[in-house]
Amino acid sequence: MLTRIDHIGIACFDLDKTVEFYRATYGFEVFHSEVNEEQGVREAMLKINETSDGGASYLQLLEPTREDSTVAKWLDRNGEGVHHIAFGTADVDGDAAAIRDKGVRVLYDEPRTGSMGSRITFLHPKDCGGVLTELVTAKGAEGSEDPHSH
Ligand code: CMX
Ligand code: CO
Repeated sequence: MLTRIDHIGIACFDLDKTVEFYRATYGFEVFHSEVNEEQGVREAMLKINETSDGGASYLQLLEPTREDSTVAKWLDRNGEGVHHIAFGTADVDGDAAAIRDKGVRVLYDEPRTGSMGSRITFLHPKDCGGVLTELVTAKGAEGSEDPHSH
């Protein structure tokens, strides 16, 4: 079950400059930063709020680390802006399988590693009304759904 907005992914050319914009304009601080070589990104996570299921919602600022990465390709075509949205779930495997059964292309057979040790997969934007959509299970959140809630 998808229970929250985990993050909004924003692509930028210059991560440090973009981090500074979000700090100076809104007062958001970097909660975590890392390089994810598999995804070809350097990223900063800005925590916006905690959520009632024990998770949180973030902005994920993304700068490509290499020219052949998906984010570099997207920036070439579109310039800076909102790149994807991500929903949080305690069960990315189960939710991805259920969504695949509805005919939506899930990009990975097995979830891969995302921010802060999370497990992530993506839904093809062409099957989601033009919105690249990510599903995320935060590290430690596996199976944390309240069994009485549904
Ligand atoms: N949002 C909406 N549409 C998108 C898109 C995006 N972010 N990226 C590509 N598209 C659209 C393109 O506009 C294009 O549409 P048209 O055919 O109408 O022109 C179509 O999808 C194909 O675009 P493409 O440039 O040829 O891109 P690819 O098919 O090579 O890749 C995708 C698209 C979704 C498979 C690829 O971006 C992908 O694998 N994404 C998942 C991984 C990822 O984005 N990682 C970075 C973030 C990491 C993180 O969040 O942690
Ligand atoms: Co993301």
